[in-house]
Amino acid sequence: MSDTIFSKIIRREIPADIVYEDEHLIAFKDISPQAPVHVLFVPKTPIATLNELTADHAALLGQLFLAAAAYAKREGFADDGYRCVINCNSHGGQTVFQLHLHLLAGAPLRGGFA
Ligand code: D5M
Repeated sequence: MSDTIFSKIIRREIPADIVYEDEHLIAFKDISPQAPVHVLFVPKTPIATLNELTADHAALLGQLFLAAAAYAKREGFADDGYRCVINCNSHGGQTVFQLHLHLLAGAPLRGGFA
């Protein structure tokens, strides 16, 4: 996988508003928020898209969702609710080709797919 803007954030080569980090993943605020809360959870293992996932990544994916849910509880919006989205390739709207989970919250979110 070629280097991405998210790898540069992980290596602290460019700034980001980091809200969580552990040995497996990093989470930071989206630069172009689509909701009052918009945080990206990014595995440190570089995986370009969902299509590159293998069974070896199963634990990592679990850690990604667990970290997002823990953040929602910690920040106090878990009960009101939130949305987790992973975009894949062009029809999915993916623009950064390093797997990441969008966590959106802080207001009622519109339904639908677009
Ligand atoms: O989502 C890629 C997301 O990454 C998009 O919502 C903007 C965000 N982004 C891009 N550059 C940055 C930096 N430098 N900091 C924080 N957030 C950023 P996708 O699912 O690929 O469309």
